[in-house]
Amino acid sequence: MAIETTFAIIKPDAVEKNLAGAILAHIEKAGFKVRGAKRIHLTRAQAEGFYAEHKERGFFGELCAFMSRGPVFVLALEAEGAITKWRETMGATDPAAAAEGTIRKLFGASKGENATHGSDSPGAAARELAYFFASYELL
Ligand code: FUP
Repeated sequence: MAIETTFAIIKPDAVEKNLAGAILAHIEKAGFKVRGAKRIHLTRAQAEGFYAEHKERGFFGELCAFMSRGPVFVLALEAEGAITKWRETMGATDPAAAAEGTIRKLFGASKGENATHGSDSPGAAARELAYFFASYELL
């Protein structure tokens, strides 16, 4: 499998609960190399741009309000097959349906407030990494 870099967010719910360190420890233990990391507070407009593909969905307004309500950590994670590996490490969107030991099962509260985000394809990873990181920030 090829070495890939995927994009992740530790979402406001997890940062508010002081879970960012525990989630980063989980990420490193799972074998990812953190190539980029920063703590930022998304504006509403940044959240809307990031989730533009969901703009027709009923939960779009709530999702963008949530994602801009407090600081997040944006991360660039490298591993063999990082895109699929990170989706598996996070678990299903709804923490109640996520497998035991996954981040969303351990740390997520609900389908909306589910602790982390991960790119779902190579195209999404490239777009999402470029949305938040300049190339010089990925070491
Ligand atoms: P995922 O790829 O697992 O993050 O899930 P989706 O792309 O389907 O959804 C993106 C985000 O929208 C989720 F992280 C949480 C939010 N969402 C809701 O708030 N309600 C829903 O019914 C589905 C998704």
